[in-house]
Amino acid sequence: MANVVVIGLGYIGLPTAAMLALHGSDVHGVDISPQTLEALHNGNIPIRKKDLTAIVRDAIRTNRLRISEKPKKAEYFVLCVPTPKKDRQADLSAVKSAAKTIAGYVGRGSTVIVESTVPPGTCSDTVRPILEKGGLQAGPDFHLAYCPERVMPGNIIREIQENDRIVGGLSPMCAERARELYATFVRGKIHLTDLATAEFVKLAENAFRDVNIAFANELADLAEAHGVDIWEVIDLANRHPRVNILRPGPGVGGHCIPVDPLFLLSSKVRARMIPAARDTNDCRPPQVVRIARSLLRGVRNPKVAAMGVAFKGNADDIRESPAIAVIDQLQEEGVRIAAYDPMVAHDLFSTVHLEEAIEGAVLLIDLAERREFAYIDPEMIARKVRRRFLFDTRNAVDHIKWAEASFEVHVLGNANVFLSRKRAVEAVVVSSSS
Ligand code: SAJ
Repeated sequence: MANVVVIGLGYIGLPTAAMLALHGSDVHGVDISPQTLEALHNGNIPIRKKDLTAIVRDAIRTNRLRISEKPKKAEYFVLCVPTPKKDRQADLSAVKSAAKTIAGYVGRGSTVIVESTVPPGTCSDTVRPILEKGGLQAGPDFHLAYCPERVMPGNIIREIQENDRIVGGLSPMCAERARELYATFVRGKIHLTDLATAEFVKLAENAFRDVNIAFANELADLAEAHGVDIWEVIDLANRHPRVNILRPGPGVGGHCIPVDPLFLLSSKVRARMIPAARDTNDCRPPQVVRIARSLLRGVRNPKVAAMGVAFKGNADDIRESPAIAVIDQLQEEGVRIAAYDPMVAHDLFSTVHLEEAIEGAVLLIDLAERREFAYIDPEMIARKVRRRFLFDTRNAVDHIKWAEASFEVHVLGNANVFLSRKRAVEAVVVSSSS
C-alpha cells in the first residue's frame, strides 16, 4: 500500500486521488482553495460530474482519501496543478508553488511525479532545483518523474483507467518507481521514457489535434469556395485506410488544445505550422460572425439565438469557448443574443429555457455539438421565431427535418443551402424568370 500526497484537487487531481485510494493507496489530497477543501469536507464534489462524484465519495468513505490544506511526508507526491497560458506561454507559477510546498516533505526514497502539462525541460530545469533546495539530490536521493494526464473531459473515470500512459523519468529507476504507482489502477499499457520526451509527447498529441482541426477548417473554406460539401468530402476521404481528418467548426476551445501547442515553441526554431494552425483556428469565430452578419443583412434590430455555449458537445465548460467569442462579437456589434445551453448556466447571456431563447429570433446559430439538439422539434421552433434561418456550424442537426419545417439552413463548409420545398420552388421560379 503506497503512501501518496496529491497536490491539486481539480479535474485531474481529484479523480487520480480517488482512483489511487480505491486501489489500495493511502492518499492525502491537498488543495490551496478553501472552497474546494470546504466542499470536500462537507462531502460535496466541486466538479459537477456524476461518475466522479460517486468515485470520490466512495474513496472518502473508505477513509483512504483524506483532504487537507497541507502536505505531509510520503512515498509519492503527484502534482496535478494547472498551467494556463500567459502571453502565449506557459504560466508555471502553480507548478513552482506546488514544488515549493512539497519540498520540505520529500524524503530519501520519495518519488515526485508531475502530471501538469508543461513545456519540455520544465521538470529538470524548474521543478528539480526547487525540490533540491532541501539538500537532497534528485536521482540518488529521491525520484523525479513526469506522467501527463491524457483523459477526455466527460469520460475521465473510464479513460483514467483504460488509456495508455507515458511515464518519463530522470533515470530509468525514477520512471520505474512512478510506473509502479500507476500500475495500481491503470489497465492500459504504461510506456517508459525520459522526462523531456514525456513532456514533449503530451504537447505533440494536442498540437496534432490542433493542426488537424486547422486543416479541416481550411478545407471547409475551400470546399465552400468550390461549391462542395466538406462533410461529405471528409466522410469519403476518411474511408482511406491512412487518412483521418477531424471536423471543421466554429473554432477550438477548452483548456488544452488551444493552449498546449504553444508550449512546444522555442526561440531557437522558426516553427511555421503550429503557429499557423493556432491562427487558423483562432480566426474561426470571426469567420462564423462574418457569415452570421451576411445572414442578418437587411434585418432591423435582430435577435440571434445561440444554441450551445460550451467549448464542445457533451461539456459543461466554457473555457476558451469559440461560442462565447462568437456571442461576444455579435453583441459588440449590437445584435441581441439569447443563448441556450442545457449544460451551462451563465449570468450574462444564458437562458435555461429553449423557448425563451428562440422567441422572436431571426437567426439560430448552432455552436456546440449537443446531442440534445437532435431532439428539438423544428416545427415548434418555427412557430416562435420571427424568421426561419438556421446556421449550423457543427453539422449537428438533421438539415432536411429543419428545411421541412420551412427553415433556410446554412451549414458551415457547405455552400448549398437547405431550403424548404416551398422556398426551393419559389427560388427556381425567381431564377428562371430573371
Ligand atoms: N474540435 C473541432 N473539431 C474536431 C475535434 C474538436 O473543432 O474534430 C474542437 C472542439 O469542438 C473543441 C476543441 O476542438 O472546441 C477541443 O476539443 P477536443 O475534444 O480535442 O479536446 P478536449 O479539450 O475536450 O480534450 C482533449 C482530449 N481530447 C480527446 O480525447 C478527444 C485529449 O486529446 C487530451 O488528452 C485532453 O484534451 C487534455 O487534457 O490535454
